[in-house]
Amino acid sequence: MTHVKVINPNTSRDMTEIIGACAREVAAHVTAVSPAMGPASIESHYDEALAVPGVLTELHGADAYVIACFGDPGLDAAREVADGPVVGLAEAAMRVATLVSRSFSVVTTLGRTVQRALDLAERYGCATACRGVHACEIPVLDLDDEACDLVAEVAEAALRRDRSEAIVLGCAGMGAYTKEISRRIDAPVIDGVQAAVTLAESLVRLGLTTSRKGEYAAPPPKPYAGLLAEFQLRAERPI
Ligand code: 2AL
Repeated sequence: MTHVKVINPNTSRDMTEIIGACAREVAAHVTAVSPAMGPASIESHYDEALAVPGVLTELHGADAYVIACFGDPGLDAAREVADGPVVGLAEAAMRVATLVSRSFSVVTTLGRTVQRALDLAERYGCATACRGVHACEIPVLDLDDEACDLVAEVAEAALRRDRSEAIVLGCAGMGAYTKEISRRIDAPVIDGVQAAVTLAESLVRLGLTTSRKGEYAAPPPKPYAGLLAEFQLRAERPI
């Protein structure tokens, strides 16, 4: 049975539980973890940068890995060192959206995260299909049961305004809303956690992992100083 490790790059245990529950709806062997170090939630470039070391410490012990934050923090670095395929949330959600629609809108948390989602759409070749990114202005850690209503309203308005055909949920903490929002808007709603876990499992089933030719070859070992000394790679073992 394929073991997928889902790494919540923030340190909120409650959110990791929600992420794990969503992942287990679509995959049999899931471990959901949050790193011991890092920000409580990821809502800025600063949060994102400082979440990456914690993510890198978790890339062992499974067949495949999911980075469960919509900014896909550290995805390229993770691919360089992980011992199996690594799939990002935004990457998986956007690519899956293009398989079931010609156009989609993203509903994200805070307005300040909109440009990051647009940048990732460009990176993943989804810029044409991504008709808009809309913020509901709910902080990540306030995505409780009551927040579902507002996220659903923003999703419904986005679909209408963008004339799009599907909704991508722009935060790992929104996964529990997927079925309810889909029912309300009568269109596909993609939770990146479930999309990424399914894709990660599929890659293992296909016998595929990250290419070691070129960009994702193992990083050249070198000294790391100060607080990052522990992250120094040794030639004989990945992190
Ligand atoms: C996220 C997410 O998925 N996890 C987190 O801490 N922040 N995304 C977001 N748009 O705020």
